[in-house]
Order: sequence, then C-alpha cells, then structure tokens
Amino acid sequence: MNASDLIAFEDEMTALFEQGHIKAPLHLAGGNEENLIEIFKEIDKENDWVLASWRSHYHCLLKGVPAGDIRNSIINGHSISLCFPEYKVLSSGIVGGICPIGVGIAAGLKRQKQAGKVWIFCGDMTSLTGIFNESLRYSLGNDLPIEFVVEGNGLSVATDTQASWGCDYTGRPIARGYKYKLTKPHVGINKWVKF
Ligand SMILES: Cc1ncc(C[n+]2csc(CCOP(=O)(O)OP(=O)(O)O)c2C)c(N)n1
Ligand SMILES: [Mg+2]
Repeated sequence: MNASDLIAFEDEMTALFEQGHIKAPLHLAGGNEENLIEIFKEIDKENDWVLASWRSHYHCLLKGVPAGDIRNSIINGHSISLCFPEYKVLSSGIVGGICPIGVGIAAGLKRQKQAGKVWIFCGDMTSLTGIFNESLRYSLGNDLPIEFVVEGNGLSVATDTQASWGCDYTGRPIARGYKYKLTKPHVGINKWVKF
C-alpha cells in the first residue's frame, strides 16, 4: 500500500458517505500517509498487534486487512471502532480506550513468551489523559513489549492541544510520535448528508 492507495480509499469512503451509504460517524485521515507508511515498515504484520483510534482506516489497510472487509465494516457503521482480531487489529472510539487493552495484550504476550508486540496509535490530546499515562508508566515499569505512537495533529476535535494543555507528548523520548496537519475535518466530510 502506498500513499496514493490510502488516499484513494479515503476518497472512496468520502463518496460513500456523501451518497448516504454510511449512516454512522466517519473519521477520515489525510496528511499522515507517509508518516504511517514509515512506521508500519517496523511492524511485524504476522505477530504484532495494532491498536488505533476512531481514525483507523489507514492503520487497518497498512496492517493487511483486506480493503473489502474494511469497506464492509465501515458501511455497517463501524468506522469509529474497526476491529479485526483475526488480523490483530483493534480500535475504539473512546479516548484512551485502547491503552489499557493494549497493556493487557502486551502483558499476555510477555507472560506467555509469545512473539510480537503491541503498537498503540493515539492522538496528541489522548496522550495527555490519565489513562494513557498510567498505561505508558505501567508498560515502562514492567518492560512490556509495547510501543506508544502519538499522532500529533495539534487538535482535540477543534481545540488547540498545546494552547489548552500547555504541553504535547509528540516526539518526546518517552513515547514516539509524528506531527501532521490533518487535511480532513475531525469527523464527517464538511457537508450535510441527507439519509
Ligand atoms: C472518553 C471520551 N471523551 C470524549 C470523547 C470525544 N472525543 C472524540 S475525539 C476527541 C479528541 C481527541 O483528540 P486527539 O486525541 O488529539 O485525536 P485526533 O482525533 O486529533 O487524532 C474527543 C474529545 C470520546 N470519544 N471519548
Ligand atoms: Mg489530535
């Protein structure tokens, strides 16, 4: 999957949404294609788990979930929490919801001496919540096979993260991260759709 493939998928979802085929929240990505492609080069498709947020279409595609399966799940209203456990992909629409789930999976992998690790992808605002920080500290303290990747678009919906929190984890050594300018609205396609 290259950047054009990812963008083409989001364009297709935009069209389906506009035509009223997706009767549920849709969080499109855009502007972070190359960042994710780089990070996914490090991910073991077979053994690693990828846990993402409400904006997870790209993550699913890059992990190897067939585009048709993702499309069907989105049409069925699950864009906000796409889960494909058979491909070791989980996501949640709850801010920080994936963090403790990822810690549990990582603890299980370590205890059972299984291959692979857990990748947690979450937004910059999520990285400032208690649940993220507890999960990160516990993982570091217990040397769990887990990586936290902060996806820094600088926004929490429409609130400037740095201006409201006075800090930002993106790129700090404690958690990895990348910065990008989201080219899409937080949710939806900036148009009213009549169902
Ligand atoms: C527990 C909880 N509180 C509030 C929300 C509403 N909410 C959805 S996305 C979001 C902002 C998240 O910002 P960030 O973590 O930076 O993610 P981004 O969408 O920018 O990638 C909020 C507050 C939610 N989904 N879950
Ligand atoms: Mg954000």
